[in-house]
Amino acid sequence: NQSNSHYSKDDSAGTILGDKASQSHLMASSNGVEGLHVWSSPEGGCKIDIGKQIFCNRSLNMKNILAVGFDMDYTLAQYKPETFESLAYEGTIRKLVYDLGYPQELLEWTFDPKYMVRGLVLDKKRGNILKMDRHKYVKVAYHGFRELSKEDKVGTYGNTLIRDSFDEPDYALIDTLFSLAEAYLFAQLVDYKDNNPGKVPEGADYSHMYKDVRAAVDLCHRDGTLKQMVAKDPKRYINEDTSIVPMFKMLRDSGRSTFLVTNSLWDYTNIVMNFLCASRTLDGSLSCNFDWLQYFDVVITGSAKPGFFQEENRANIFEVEPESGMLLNTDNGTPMPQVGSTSPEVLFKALNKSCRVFQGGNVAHLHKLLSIESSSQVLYVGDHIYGDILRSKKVLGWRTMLVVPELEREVKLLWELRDMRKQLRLLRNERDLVEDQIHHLKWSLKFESFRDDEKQKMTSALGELESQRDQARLAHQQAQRECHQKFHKIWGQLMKTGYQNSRFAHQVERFACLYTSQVSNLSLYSPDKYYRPSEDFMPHEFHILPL
Ligand code: U5P
Repeated sequence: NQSNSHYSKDDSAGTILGDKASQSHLMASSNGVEGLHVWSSPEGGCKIDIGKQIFCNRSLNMKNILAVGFDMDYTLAQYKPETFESLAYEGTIRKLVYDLGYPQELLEWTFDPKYMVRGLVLDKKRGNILKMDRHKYVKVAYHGFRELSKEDKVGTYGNTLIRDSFDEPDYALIDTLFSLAEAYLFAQLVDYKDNNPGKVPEGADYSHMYKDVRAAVDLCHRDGTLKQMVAKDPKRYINEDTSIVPMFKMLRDSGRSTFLVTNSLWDYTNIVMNFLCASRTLDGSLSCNFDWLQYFDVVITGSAKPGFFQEENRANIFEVEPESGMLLNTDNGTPMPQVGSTSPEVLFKALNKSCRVFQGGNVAHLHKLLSIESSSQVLYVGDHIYGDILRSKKVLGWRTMLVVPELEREVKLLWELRDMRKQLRLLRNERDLVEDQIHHLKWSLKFESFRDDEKQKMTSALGELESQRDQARLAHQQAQRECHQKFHKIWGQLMKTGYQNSRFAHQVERFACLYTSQVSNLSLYSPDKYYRPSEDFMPHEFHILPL
């Protein structure tokens, strides 16, 4: 049970509290969140399970935040990849076969939801899948499911000039969990084309196949293939999360406005939000109503993010009548006076009148509806760096929190593997030390004068050091591979590529003021919390830390 892990909060490395100590100090969090993720420590202060902490890149004082907004899909609603993404995968294959002329045998293919991870980059032209560090140095590269040799990898991606790109249109970023199925299918098609060149549709090179897959996945999201199935049985596709409602209550009790901005349309949004927020009857079945609207001031559906974040985007905004789903014209968000018998009061007879639901529009409409004067008063929580976070922070100046569900496992593994990682660092230091010694010895032999017997001794010492270095290199490489595979057998740690931050981690660092594994972790902290980042260190400071 994750909630019983006993990590302390005040240290980034994570101190484990003894079972007895922590259990005797367990306390329910004051907001009544189910499952105990917060407890007092014997030393005083509050401890939060490290997998549930909110991490801070940039100072954020919640006292200055007047409105908290949420994305829905993969932020509030965590889909189960093994069912939801499998559905997208199967629907996509059917479209490839029946609409785009791919061979029937694709219908036999299966999806491994664990194979692909976020942060990868697809090289559409070459059929490669890449993992890179923050300098865009490609560290892991596969062609389909075949690993590229080091020579091929360096030959193709080693040139630093190429490193400036890795963006659309030649590359595709796997930066949402929605993209895992299409990345997997792309790798399968690359393999298939290589082994069966005559079988893919004529003229379909790797880029063309990627385009087909992307279009087919997108169609599955739009033509009801996915949404009808989710609507029939949300529990099969979405994780239940009983801590979401207490979080909304906490925010609203603290006087904050709350809003939802989602690209999903009203009918689907209503189904998903109702599933997440609805009270359950004793037998566990859902009572279906619009009660969830009480947790929001404004709901914007069909928002067409990221365009929504641009004020100059002139998208029309319609008011949605929740019960019928009918769209009503508005004058920039203000309802138009109605002619005839239908008064505005009747039109806005949603069960909870305090929340208004819209479709479309742009951020200026939203600010007006919420009476927001400065964009720095808004905190937006999303899961998609490009769709939710980058534009809202960079262009608009909203404060941002990124939800990274993978983080919970990653930080727990970091903690469990701390001895192994320490050993790895020692091996790396040892290798570097021997390399430095070799350099100094070679330098002396070349530029200083010694007696012959001294020279002989030094030369044999050099030989010994060189074999020591080879052993150290090998030991380090083996330990590094072992550690890498503990996180993911192919791609390793989400936030690291070798010893450097991964490109994904770099984006998180730049664009998310806060990041955490689940949206409801917000309720483990005071709504007036002052989030502060840890101190920055340059490499030259590490050896002289003031500890
Ligand atoms: N979606 C697409 N195409 C995709 C991936 C996702 O249309 O390739 C849809 C999802 O089905 C969902 C919406 O309705 O985008 C995500 O919206 P948001 O809640 O993350 O804003």
